[in-house]
Amino acid sequence: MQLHSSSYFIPREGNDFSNLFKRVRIMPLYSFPHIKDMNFKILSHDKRFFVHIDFDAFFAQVEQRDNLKLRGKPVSVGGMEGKKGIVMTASYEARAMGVDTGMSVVEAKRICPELISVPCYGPKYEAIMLNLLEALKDFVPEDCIEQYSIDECFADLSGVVKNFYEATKVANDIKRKVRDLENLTASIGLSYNKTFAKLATKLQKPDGLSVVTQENKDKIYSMPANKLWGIGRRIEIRMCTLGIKTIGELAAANERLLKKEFGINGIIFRKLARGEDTSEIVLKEKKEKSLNHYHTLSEPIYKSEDVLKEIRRIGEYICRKLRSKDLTAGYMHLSVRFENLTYASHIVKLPFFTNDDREIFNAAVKIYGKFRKPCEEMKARQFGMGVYDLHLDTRECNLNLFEKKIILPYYALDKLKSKYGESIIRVGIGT
Ligand code: DCP
Ligand code: CA
Ligand code: CA
Repeated sequence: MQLHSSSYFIPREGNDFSNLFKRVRIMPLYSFPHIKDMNFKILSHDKRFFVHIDFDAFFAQVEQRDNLKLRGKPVSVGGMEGKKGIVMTASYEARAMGVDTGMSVVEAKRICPELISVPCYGPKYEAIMLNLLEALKDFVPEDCIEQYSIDECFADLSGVVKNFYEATKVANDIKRKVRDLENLTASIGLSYNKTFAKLATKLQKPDGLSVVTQENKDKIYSMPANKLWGIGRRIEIRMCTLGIKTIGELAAANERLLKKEFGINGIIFRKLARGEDTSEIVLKEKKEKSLNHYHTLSEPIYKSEDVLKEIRRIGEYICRKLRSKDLTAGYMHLSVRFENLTYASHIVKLPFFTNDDREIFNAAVKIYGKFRKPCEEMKARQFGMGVYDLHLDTRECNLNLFEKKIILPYYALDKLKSKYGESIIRVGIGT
């Protein structure tokens, strides 16, 4: 089994890793089951067994594990001592004092003065999840495992167990494995569909194992409807106006009414609430190690403005590619090939993990500054760029909590570009 190093230090500001505090994922990797995820061949949920695994107080538990001084204490992760920040999560000791995710650290300290606030360290948490995904391969084949978020995953046990008795045994074994492997606790939900497995996890936390079968699914019915995938604040409010507050009420609601109000999603919400989720394990694309793009010009160039334009174009292409795979890069490489087939090339560490056009362009310009320059007698024929040390992009949601810097809505811009073409919009990055 390939183990990923998930150890084990608290980064201090100013060291190489301080810029990684922002690398935290809060959004699921996949959105809620859509009509395309439903498997209409499955008419019955008999003999379907899914486990959902979710680490308890994840970042806080990891930091407590790695620092004896934090054990048994109220700890929050996400803000630096004496600095502004948001509580990303809190240890159960801190939760007992009222500290909650999303609170400012200042506010959290006010209600819990003994709170210890520590920075988060994304790659460490990512490695732990990768180890769990690897360990799950001892229980089910790889294509039966789905990472859902930084601390959650699913495993489809349907091929390896015959009934809930056997599935519960496997779920317990997985729990033990998590503890042995990482010395962490996770809560597990086991059910005959993914939605109920995910909801079951919430029934008993921390360190819980909850089983929801067709016979006892009413355990889920008293949960608020907004606990279901896809039901955010706005939909929740609209549901309330229809008199739907709980999952049970949603399950019993009139299908046509839901369709009228929410379209096809209304039908899906109702199906999910009734335990009629037939979605399967969603497989993530294999993680890329690097991305490269080379462009040979039909007309060689030498003027600085043309070169910068070309560098910018390739940089934008690479960034778009990174974003399409939800990745950020830690290193970048730039190369120029001259007419006489000689090369100039150099690699730099980026100031932080990024897929931001501006950062990549700035780094490329810096590299280019070190190169001998093309001239009229020796023009440049090919430009190449590569990015390495790729990690999941976790900044979309949280970076702006930590940085004053303006995050451009690149993902939205990419969508526009893929719909209307490259030239529909450009970000001004100073050329
Ligand atoms: N997280 C974040 N910002 C949020 C919510 C969560 O950065 N708004 C991070 C910190 C969490 C991790 O994601 O540790 C997992 O989120 P969960 O919602 O699963 O919360 P926890 O694992 O912290 O607690 P629980 O025991 O309730 O699952
Ligand atoms: Ca969790
Ligand atoms: Ca979670």
